[in-house]
Amino acid sequence: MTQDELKKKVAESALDYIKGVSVLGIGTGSTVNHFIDLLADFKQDIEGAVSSSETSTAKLKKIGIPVLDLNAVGSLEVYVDGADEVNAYKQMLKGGGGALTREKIIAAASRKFVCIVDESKYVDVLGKFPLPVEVIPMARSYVARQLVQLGGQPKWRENYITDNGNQILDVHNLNILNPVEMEREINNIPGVVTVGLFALRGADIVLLGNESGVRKLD
Ligand code: ABF
Repeated sequence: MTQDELKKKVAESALDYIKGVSVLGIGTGSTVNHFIDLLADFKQDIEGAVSSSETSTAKLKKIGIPVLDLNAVGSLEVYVDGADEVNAYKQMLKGGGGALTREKIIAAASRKFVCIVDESKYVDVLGKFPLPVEVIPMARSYVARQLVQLGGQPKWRENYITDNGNQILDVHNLNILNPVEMEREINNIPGVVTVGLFALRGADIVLLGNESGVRKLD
């Protein structure tokens, strides 16, 4: 099966986790796009969704699912999102799609975070995929220097502005043996808006799509 077929399969398996849930948190990325497409058949049961990006917002509106303001909704029952990497502790590296800030906000406000990935995302140690860090533009160089101190090789994602008007540094060469500690460390650098480590608040359920089906990471 192709990676995209695996993504479709795992997106379908996530439908089991939204039964009876009328307001959903929706992530960003190609796997989530398959999940949004599947929601079209259930929209009569869905009051609305809180979206993590303008891209997902456009897709939701296109299939007729109302997009709601998190401030109006408060807490959410379920958040469905992908990831760039996930480890055995359900800690994730996210943000390849640039939506890490809103993804982290909605994940924090959700009772159950369901992560949907193809098996290629499952890793022993986070960090082979460059770690996205959203920064306030004026602080980009300062933050980059601090990330070098942490052993990283930051690369400015040029010609890219996030939905929040910020810039992104993609940090190469990190071997993240303690994701919680690294998340705390980078969070504390002045100028950092969000680091794409979801370790302080990992996923509650991870669904891994592979050739033989979908494996749930317990
Ligand atoms: C999103 O999922 C982003 O954080 C991440 O970049 C993206 C990657 O997933 P996919 O392979 O599904 O595009 O949550």
